[in-house]
Amino acid sequence: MRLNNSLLVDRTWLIFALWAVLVGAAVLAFADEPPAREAPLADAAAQPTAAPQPVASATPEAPPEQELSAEAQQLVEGLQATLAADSEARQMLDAILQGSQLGPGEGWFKTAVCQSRHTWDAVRQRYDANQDGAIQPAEFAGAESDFARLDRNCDQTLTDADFPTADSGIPRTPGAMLFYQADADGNGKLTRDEFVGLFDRWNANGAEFLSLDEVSPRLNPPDARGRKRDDGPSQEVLIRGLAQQEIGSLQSGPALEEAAPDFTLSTVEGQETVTLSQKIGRRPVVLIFGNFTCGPFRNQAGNIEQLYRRYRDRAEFLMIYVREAHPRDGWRMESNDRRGVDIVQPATYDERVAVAGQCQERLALETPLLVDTIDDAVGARYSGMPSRLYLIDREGRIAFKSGRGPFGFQPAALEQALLFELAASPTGK
Ligand SMILES: [Ca+2]
Ligand SMILES: [Ca+2]
Ligand SMILES: [Ca+2]
Repeated sequence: MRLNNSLLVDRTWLIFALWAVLVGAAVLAFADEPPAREAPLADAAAQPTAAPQPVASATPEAPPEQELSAEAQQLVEGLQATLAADSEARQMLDAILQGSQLGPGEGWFKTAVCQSRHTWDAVRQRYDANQDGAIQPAEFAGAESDFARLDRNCDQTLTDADFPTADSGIPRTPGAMLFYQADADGNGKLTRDEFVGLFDRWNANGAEFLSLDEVSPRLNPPDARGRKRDDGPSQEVLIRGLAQQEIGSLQSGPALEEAAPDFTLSTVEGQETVTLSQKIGRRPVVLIFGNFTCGPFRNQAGNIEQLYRRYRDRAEFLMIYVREAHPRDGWRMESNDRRGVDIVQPATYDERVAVAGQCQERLALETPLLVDTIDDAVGARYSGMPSRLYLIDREGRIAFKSGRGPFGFQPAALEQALLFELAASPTGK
């Protein structure tokens, strides 16, 4: 059964790949992980990737229809019968059937966006006493150091320019490109050795310095160079990924201001259980959903760790380990293979605990780690797959809900909401 499926997947993938080459399309849809390493400059010069391959004169306008297996067809019918017409998951199913490869803004990413009670409008009304359209330090109720962190553009006032935009949680700036290339072990944390290692790799000719023109082109975001996607998923893979909640939860999760659903889960060490409701009251609670095979989640490990170290004394942090997004037997990613992340979707709770432990060790995360039950009880209820962030206030209400991961997973947006939440309702008072 499994063998048949994978053969079929291979075949449909091949058809798609052939089509992609034919039209020379720069498909950069659901970029699970930007290129870990750029080709050495010499190679890039020898084989310019920006120019599409010469194509046959007949360029088809649409991909050939992908024939779904009977199993996938059945999954589609099952989902169509059970999903509400206006649900996020139905939106994603329709997008997949129309050929989406889950790019930003497609399917459920259109509606499952970041929700925060601390919008610019809300904080302006609360703090801008002199109504000049900006919040000065004297108008702000919180600590000076908190103000400084909120003032992202460092102009000594808070305005809407300090609010994170809807930028993807998979940034494609030159700075991000530097990070991805230098983070050699892919654990989302850039060390001194890795930084020096990048210099050494770039300085292969031994000049002991790099010139502007040697560095600059290496950090171009891949879409600017017309990089072609080499691991686009087939419709079949996406449908199965949706049905199995690997690409995301079928539910939408609690909305802003709703009561946070309670749960009890075991820690990865298995020594104790944690019940959410027992954590609520004294301090805000941060929930971090994630999994090991989600490359963008791994890239965020340093951000998560910084957030935890910065606020662990003022907020409760709980990380919840959920279903694998890119297991070997699902939407397998070449970028995972490159990193030696090769995981079969756990079938038992113990198997999931083992992968969660591996994730914790590899990413060196200090955040308390809980493991979701194998039926995905918490990940489904919170729409936490493949990754997501929540902030719960001291009354147990949702104060912030990130968009769906990977694009919506933005620790900086959560940090901002947390700082405003702490200023509005200081802990211990
Ligand atoms: Ca003001
Ligand atoms: Ca500012
Ligand atoms: Ca690293």
